[in-house]
This record gives sequence, C-alpha cells and structure tokens, in this order.
Amino acid sequence: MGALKWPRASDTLPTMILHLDMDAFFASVEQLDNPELRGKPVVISGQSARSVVATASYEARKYGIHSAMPLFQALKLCPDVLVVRGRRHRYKEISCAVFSILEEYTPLVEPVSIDEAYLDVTGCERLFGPPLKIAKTIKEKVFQETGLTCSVGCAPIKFLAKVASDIHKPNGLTHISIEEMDDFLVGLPVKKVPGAGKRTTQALSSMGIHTLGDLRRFPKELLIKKLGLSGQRLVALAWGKDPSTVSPHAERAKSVSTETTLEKDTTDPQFVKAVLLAQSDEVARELRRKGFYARRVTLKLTFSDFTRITRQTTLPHTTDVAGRIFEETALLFDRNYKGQRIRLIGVGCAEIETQKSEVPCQLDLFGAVKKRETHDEEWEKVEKSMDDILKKFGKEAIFRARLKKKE
Ligand code: TTP
Ligand code: MG
Repeated sequence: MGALKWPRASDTLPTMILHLDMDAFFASVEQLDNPELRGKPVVISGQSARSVVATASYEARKYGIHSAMPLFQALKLCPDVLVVRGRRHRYKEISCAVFSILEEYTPLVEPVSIDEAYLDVTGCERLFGPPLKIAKTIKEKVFQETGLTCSVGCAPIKFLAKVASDIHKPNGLTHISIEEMDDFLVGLPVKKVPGAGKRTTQALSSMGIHTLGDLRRFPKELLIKKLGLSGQRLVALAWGKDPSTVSPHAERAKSVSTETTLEKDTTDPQFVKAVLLAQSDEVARELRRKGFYARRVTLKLTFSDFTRITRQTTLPHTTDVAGRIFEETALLFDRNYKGQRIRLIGVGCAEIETQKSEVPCQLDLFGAVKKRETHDEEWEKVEKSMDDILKKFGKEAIFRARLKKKE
C-alpha cells in the first residue's frame, strides 16, 4: 500500500481532529434552566398547528420524535410531551461559553453551527496531552462550566471525527486511531458519510454499494462518471483522504483583545478594575481605528496556579465604546471572582460587525418610543475627543484620572 498523505500533517505529526456536538442542545438548555423539565420528554417548537420540532430531548426521542417532525405528529407519538418555546438568546449565550472553552486549547476552532465545532489539535500534545485526553478534558470543562453534556469524536481526518462524535451519543467519546482507521472506513455505511445525500446513497445502493469498503472495490472511473464530483469525493474519503482542513470562521477570527501579565499577583478588586479600564480603553480605541463594532465582550483571568476562566457577555447592541466594555467586564469580574490570586487579566471583543446597531428602544406605557437609558453616547463623545488628542499630541497627552498613579 502506498504511503497515505494526511491533509495537514507536518512531516512528523499526523493530524488529529476533534468534532464536538452538544447533546439535544436546545432541549438540554431548557432542562438545565427549568428542573421541572428534567427526565421528561420535551420538544422545542413553536406552538401553532404548523410548527415543527427544532429538537427533542433524549426522553422524547424514545417515542420516535425527532428534529424537523411536525409538532402534531410528535403529539400523536407522545401526547404528554412538553412543548417549550425556544429562547435563541440563551442558546447563543451558552454556545459562546462553549466556544470560549474550545479556544483555550487551539486557535484552530471551526464553528459549524450553534452547537457544533471542529478543532485541529495536532501538535497540542506537549501542552495538553494526547488527543483523547484533550477530548476528555474538554468534555469535563464544558460540563463544569455549562452543566451540559456533549459528544466528541476524535480521528486523524475531519469527516471521520464527525462520524465518530455521533457513535456514542449522548455524552459520548469515540476515538479512531490511525491504526484503526482503515478497518473503520471499510465497514462504514455510505449513508453515515456527512454530505452524502439521499440521492447519492440511493444511487450507490442500486449499484450494490452500501459501505465504503464496497465503494473501494468498485471501478473508480465508473463511479465518477455516474456521480461526478460527489463520486470523486467519496472515493477519496473511502481511502482515508480528506482534503478538508479545520478553518476558523473568518468573522470569528476578527476579534480585538489585550492581556496583561501582572508584575505581582493580586487579589485587590480595585486594582483589577483599574487594569480593566485601561484595557477597555485600548481595545475600544483599536475597534474605532478599524471601524469595528463588537457585540461580545470577554473577560479573561489567569490565576497563580495557572487555571483560568473566560466569561463573556453578549450585548443587546454593538459597541466601540470603552465605558461600555469596562462596565461589562467589571460586572463579569464582580460576578465571577472568588478571591483567587490573579496573575493575568485580559479583555476582548468579538462578534465584530462593521455597522453600528441601534440602541434598543423600549415602548413606554402609552406606546411612544423611548430611548433606553444609556451612557454610551456621552462616553462616545469623550472617547472620540481623547482619540483626537492622542493622535495630535502623543500617547502621554491624556489619560483617565482613575488610572493616574498616586504620587
Ligand atoms: P443538532 O446538533 O443537529 O441536534 P441536537 O443537539 O438537538 O441533538 P444531538 O444530540 O443529536 O446533537 O442541532 C443543534 C440544535 O440546532 C438543536 O438543539 C436545535 C437546532 N436545530 C433546529 O433548530 N432545527 C433543526 O432542524 C435541527 C436539526 C437543529
Ligand atoms: Mg447537537
């Protein structure tokens, strides 16, 4: 057999990819937030006659209920099923928390959907241990920080990582090593290959091809003639050649952040807040310089034992204002700090947009539109003037009184 060519392997390191998928995501979040739903058949759905099920809890799946099923059909299968209206904002919040955990292990995180991502952990071994250990740690961390379970697949190529994450769902962990990969591919049903649609699998089935092993034995040219590009892709996958790589989403890559390792560890909240204010200024100035507005604000703290936490807030409107970023990070700090010795402080902004979003409006009692109470506009004016002065007179020209060192 000729030498296999791994997609992103360097000469010495075989690629190792993880695929993580949250279990019954929306339903699990609802069960987490509302203990009365736990252990019960639950579907997330609209409540009209035309609604379809977005997802079903594993208890509901026992009745044959699944995503995309019309609600009336789900109610026929299980008249007692609890129908819950979805809360996108909450799912997004938990999704951000999960992605922040993943980014602690590698910058090569590719979000696929709100509850699913690929990670390229090639070469992370020295830092975090072998891939299976990383997968286990990530599962534990996701559970600790969100209270939810996920399933993870671990394989030398991307599509197999996804196949693997589905094998022991829910709360599964499946590893396909390089040594096991060939046997695994031979026995894999074609319909399990992500992207192999109904029409392709039916066409293959009519040729007697049910597994990738069957596909390997079939004349390649004939397959490509019959199925075109998708045939070509399947032949490559059947031989363990997946050209796709883990590519972090362009939008997510657009983030602005700063961090400071302190000269001496601290437990003084006032000191931390002074640092947060300076960092918020720095990040906001960078946003304004690039013409960006951020929707997500992140606080990062590393403690003296090198454990760390990242916490984030999704804002109702985008911002490039330091005052807003500071208020949010200070609030995150107050909510999450438990007196540990702090070694490093970081502030970041993500979910960057190039358009400013409107400050949300509230209707007052008489239906008139009223602007929400906010200081953003005043801050904005002050900070824009600070930018101008700094540009004209240099870095030391102006600073916040709060940051001035006591003489
Ligand atoms: P999935 O990961 O496909 O499903 P899941 O997380 O609910 O269950 P599993 O344990 O099998 O992974 O989708 C993630 C979320 O996306 C899901 O909780 C609800 C939402 N979703 C829809 O809104 N519509 C759909 O058709 C699907 C498939 C999912
Ligand atoms: Mg899922």
